[in-house]
Amino acid sequence: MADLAQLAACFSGRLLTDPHGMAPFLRDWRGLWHGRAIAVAQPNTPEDVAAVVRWCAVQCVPIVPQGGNTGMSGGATPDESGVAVVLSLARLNRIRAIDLINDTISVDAGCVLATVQEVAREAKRLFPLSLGAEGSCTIGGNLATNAGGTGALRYGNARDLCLGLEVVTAQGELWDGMRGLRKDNSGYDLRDLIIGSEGTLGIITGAVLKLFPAPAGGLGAVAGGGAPSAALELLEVMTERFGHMLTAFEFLSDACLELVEQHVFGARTPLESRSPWYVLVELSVSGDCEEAEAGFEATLAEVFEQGLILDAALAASEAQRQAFWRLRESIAEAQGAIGKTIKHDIALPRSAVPAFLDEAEAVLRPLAGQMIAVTFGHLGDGNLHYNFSPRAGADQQCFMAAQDKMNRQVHDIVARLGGTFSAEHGLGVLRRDEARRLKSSVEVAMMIAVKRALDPQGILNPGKGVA
Ligand code: FAD
Ligand code: 2HG
Ligand code: ZN
Repeated sequence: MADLAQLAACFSGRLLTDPHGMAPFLRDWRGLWHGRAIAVAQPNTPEDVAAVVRWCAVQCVPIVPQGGNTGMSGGATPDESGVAVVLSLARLNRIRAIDLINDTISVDAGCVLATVQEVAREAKRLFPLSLGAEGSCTIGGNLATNAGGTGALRYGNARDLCLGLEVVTAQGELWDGMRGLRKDNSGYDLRDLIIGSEGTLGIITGAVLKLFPAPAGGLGAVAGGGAPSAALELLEVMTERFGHMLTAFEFLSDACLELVEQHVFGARTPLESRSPWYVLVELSVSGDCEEAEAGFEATLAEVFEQGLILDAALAASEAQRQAFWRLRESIAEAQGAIGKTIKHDIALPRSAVPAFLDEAEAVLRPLAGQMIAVTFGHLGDGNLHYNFSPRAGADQQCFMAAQDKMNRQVHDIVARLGGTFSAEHGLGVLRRDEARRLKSSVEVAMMIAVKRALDPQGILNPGKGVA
C-alpha cells in the first residue's frame, strides 16, 4: 500500500485523498467515464510535478495527468482499478514571459486557454487557438491532445502554435525545451513527439507559444445551402477571393441549429429560411474593414445568384458576430442536454466529405428511427463531428449499445476514403481499440517502441492511446 504521507511531504501544493474532494477529478465532463484513484496531487511548480512523478516512479504508481478535464475521449479519467494518482496541473498557472520582438508567450501548462488569449490581446497580439471549452481547458491539455478548434484553417492546430516545451519525464526529470525558435534541427523533435501524446510520454509543465498580429476586425456570416458539395464550392470561392483573411469555415446541419435553438437560452437563427445545412464563415481583416465588408457582401450575393447558397446573413455588429459564434460553439452543450451522445471526430480530404456523408447515411439508415444525426464541424479542415443523439423517448442504454458497431461502420468508410478516425480530440480510451484495429502493424509497433523507450515502467497514463 503506497505511503501517501510520504507523497504529501515530497512536494509543495495540495494532495486530495477524501472522496468528496477527489470526485470532480474522477469523471469526465460528459459523465461517460468514471474511475477511482488513491489521491489527486495538485503541485505548485514544475519541480513539484517532477517530485510527484519521482515518487510514483519509485512506487510504480500509475499517473493520470489532468488539465481542465474538458477532453472528449476519456484520456484524463483514471480507470476503475483505484491504484493511480491523478496529477492535476491546474495550479501551474503563471504567465512566465511575453516577448513582443520574438512574438512568443511563455506559460505554465495549467494556464487556461482564455487567459492566454486575453494576455495576448492586452499586448495587441493574437493567440489564435480557439474552442468552445476555452474558458476551462488548459494549454497543457490543448498540447497533449493537439487540439484543433475553429482557427485551425488559418493558423493550424495546437502543434503549429508551439515552439518549445518543458516536460517532466517518466523518471521524474525536468527537460527544459522552452526554446522560442522557429528553426531548430538539432536532433529528433522531442517537442513534436510529446505534443498529441495525451500524457502517455511525458507531463507538459510549460510551453512557448507563437503570437500573431491582432486583426483590426472580424466579419462573420451565416449561409444556408442544399447539398454539402455546394458548401465546399463556397469554401473554394471564399479561399480564392480572400486568401489568408479566411479564418474559419464551420459547418452545421439544420438538426444542430434546431437543437441549439431549443436548448440554449437566447439562441436564434439569423436567417429567414431553413436549409439542410449552414456554414459560419469568418474573415479577419487587417486593412480597410469597410472595403473588406463590401467585398464579402458582394461575394455572398454572387454565390446566392449562382445557387450555391439559399440564404445568408452578414453580422451587422460585433454583438451579432458573437451571437453567430454562440450558435456554433453551443452545439456540444445542446447535444449534451438531450442525453447520451455517440461522437465521431473524423477528418477527410475535403473533397471526400460529400461521398462520406452519402455512404454513412446509407449504411446507418436502419438506425434512423432511433437516433438523430447531429453533424457539424470544421469543414475548412475536413474535420466532421459526425455525432448522434437518441430520439425523444428512446432508451439511452439501447442507444449506447449501438456505439461500437456504429464506430466501426463509420470508421471503415472514413478509412476507405483516405481519412482518419481521430482528428482533434485524441484517442483517450474512446478510440484506443479502433486505433489498434485501423493503424498498420508497422505504425503500432513503432509507437509501442517509443512508449517503451520513454516510459519503460508504463506508469504514464496507462490504458490510454494506442501503445
Ligand atoms: P484534459 O481534459 O484535462 O486532458 C486531456 C488529455 O490530455 C488527457 O489525456 C490528459 O491526460 C492529457 N493532459 C492534460 N494536461 C496534460 C499535461 N499538462 N501534460 C500531459 N498530458 C496532459 N477540442 C478540439 O480540438 N477542438 C474543439 O473545437 C473542441 N471544442 C470543445 C468544446 C467543448 C464544449 C468541450 C467540452 C471540449 C472541446 N474540445 C475541443 C476538447 C478538447 O480536447 C479540450 O477542450 C482541450 O484540448 C483539453 O484540454 P484540458 O486542459 O481540458 O485537458
Ligand atoms: C466542437 O467542434 C468540439 O464544437 C466538440 O470539438 C465536438 O461535441 C463534439 O463532438
Ligand atoms: Zn471540434
